[in-house]
Amino acid sequence: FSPADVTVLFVLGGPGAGKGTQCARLVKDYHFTHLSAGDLLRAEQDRPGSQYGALIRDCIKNGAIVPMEVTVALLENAMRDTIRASGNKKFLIDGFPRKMDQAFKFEEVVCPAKLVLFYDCPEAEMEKRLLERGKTSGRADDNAESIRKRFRTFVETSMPVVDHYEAENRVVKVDSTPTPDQVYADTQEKLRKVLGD
Ligand code: UP5
Ligand code: MG
Repeated sequence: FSPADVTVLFVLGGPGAGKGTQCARLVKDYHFTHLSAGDLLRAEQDRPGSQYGALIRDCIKNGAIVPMEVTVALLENAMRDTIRASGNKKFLIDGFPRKMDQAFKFEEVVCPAKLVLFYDCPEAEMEKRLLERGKTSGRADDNAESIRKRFRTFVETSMPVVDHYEAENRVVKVDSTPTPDQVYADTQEKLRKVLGD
């Protein structure tokens, strides 16, 4: 596909900030296709015959970042499949890029992001949400030890990506501490200002 006719928004934020929750709402109102890098990695991990299964499982449990080649390829394939199947070329890329090398690679080989939606939430609130979800989610990383590692990776490796885009004035920052409804209302208002619709 040609980068020129694709629209990409990166959706970033710490573990449990509410990226997936807000993306689900945005999909309904803005005709985006939602691609969660974490969901794509979990699907690849479980795909019989995948050569990356063990690597992905190990990274996710330890809150470490899977080598970018794997994630960029999964995202690119998912975008191509979506365009082929539905013609939709507007994407919310959720939970990616979370390391500078991924950001550069994606924008070089796929396309530049139109903007970055950043959900900002205090660690204590995110931890509470993830521990609560961990009671039923079955996610291998929704436990106290993995959560601690995810937070550290976020601060050390992923926040610099947000700061990089911030310095380029490409970030729309939303406080995701309030209720999902309030966060979504704030998201819509800020997007309206930036996108003009
Ligand atoms: N909830 C949501 N919003 C709420 C609100 N406003 N008030 C109260 N509760 C709220 O929400 C999390 C929980 O909080 C849910 O129970 C929800 O109901 C509640 P969710 O919307 O799922 O938050 P999200 O930010 O999507 O949290 P998630 O756990 O998915 O974030 P992570 O970024 O940690 O997970 P992800 O799946 O993106 O990545 C997992 C791992 O994959 C990474 O740690 C890494 O190992 C690997 N990965 C890579 O290596 N490379 C990548 O590019 C991407 C991932
Ligand atoms: Mg998520």
